[in-house]
Amino acid sequence: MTEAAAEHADFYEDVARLNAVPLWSLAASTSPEPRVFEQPHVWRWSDLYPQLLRAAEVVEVGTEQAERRVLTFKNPGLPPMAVGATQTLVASLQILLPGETAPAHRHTYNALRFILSGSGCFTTVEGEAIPMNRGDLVLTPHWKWHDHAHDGQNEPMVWMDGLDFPFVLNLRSAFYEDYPGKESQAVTRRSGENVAQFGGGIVGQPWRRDGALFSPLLVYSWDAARGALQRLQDTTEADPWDGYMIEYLNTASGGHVLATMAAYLHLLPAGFRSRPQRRTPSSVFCVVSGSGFSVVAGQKLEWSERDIVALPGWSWHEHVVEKDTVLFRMSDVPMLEPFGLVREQRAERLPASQPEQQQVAAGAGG
Ligand code: 1HN
Repeated sequence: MTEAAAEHADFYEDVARLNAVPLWSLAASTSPEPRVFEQPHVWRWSDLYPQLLRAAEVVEVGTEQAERRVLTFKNPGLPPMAVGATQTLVASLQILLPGETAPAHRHTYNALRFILSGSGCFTTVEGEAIPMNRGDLVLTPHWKWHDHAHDGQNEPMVWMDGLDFPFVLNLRSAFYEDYPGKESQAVTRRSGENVAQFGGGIVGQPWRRDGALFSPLLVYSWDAARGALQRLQDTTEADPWDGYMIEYLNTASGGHVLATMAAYLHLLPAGFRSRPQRRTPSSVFCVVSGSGFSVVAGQKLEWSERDIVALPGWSWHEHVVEKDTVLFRMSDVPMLEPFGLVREQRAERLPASQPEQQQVAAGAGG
């Protein structure tokens, strides 16, 4: 080693020992575009449902074994200790059997549930037992007590949980509390009160509005959301990138449903092939009905009913379907918007700078 090289190595070692980093050695500091380590990924229902049934044999829910019987996803691009379908969003599958209760707790991370199968479950939020039916979206916002119970007879009930847990963990703001003394919170409101007061674009008791952080409406029915999509399809043309798309809205502010997460429903009509796009927010979608494939960052991902797909931020993606297909999608866009960090590119065709994606998309037919 020359004297200069030795001095160079010595300098880097000394600086590292002082817990400092020469900025010029950090590629991230001058990267012209976001560097995204998360990978496009599909979690398949056919793989995971059998494991949920096994989990039901392995652990009893509501005991010290398991507060919730949840399989939560880990993006293969994330570092060893991390969880999340993307770097900000948790997606999980939760199963509850007839007669079971998942006890009441609250946390500073927001949650949403999209119901996938079964019937007979209720989530109690704010003292109201909200029935969970297939295709419904149920919110349990920041710091609200919530517990789940299955009063039905036969089938297990399964839903997707979406949470901003990784984001809140990284902000060192994750607080959690068990409901004092009892398994379930007291039911103090009649069923349907929340929808009566905050649903359907009306506000029954304006003074009870909670402000802008989350929607006062806690449940969005499948029939309402699907009906809205249908009316769009009956009267308008599909957007070439997003198909027919609706956003579930905060009924008080008109903004996103939660401070950190937005929720959408897409209908991709039979034969649809989307144009390519990419956006800085990351999202996760769940296939409600239909099947197809996406090409994301040069990878082809095939999916069908109840599969869950991670779309990392700033990754070119396009979707192809044969028959009418409905996707529920959650996004971390509210985490980026306040800081002016949302960027979106929508292209007629893939830029020549994306040869891998071009190749896969061309070979993918459709
Ligand atoms: C959680 O509290 C629930 O309350 C579900 O049902 C999934 C995933 C990660 C962290 C907390 C629930 C969760 C979770």
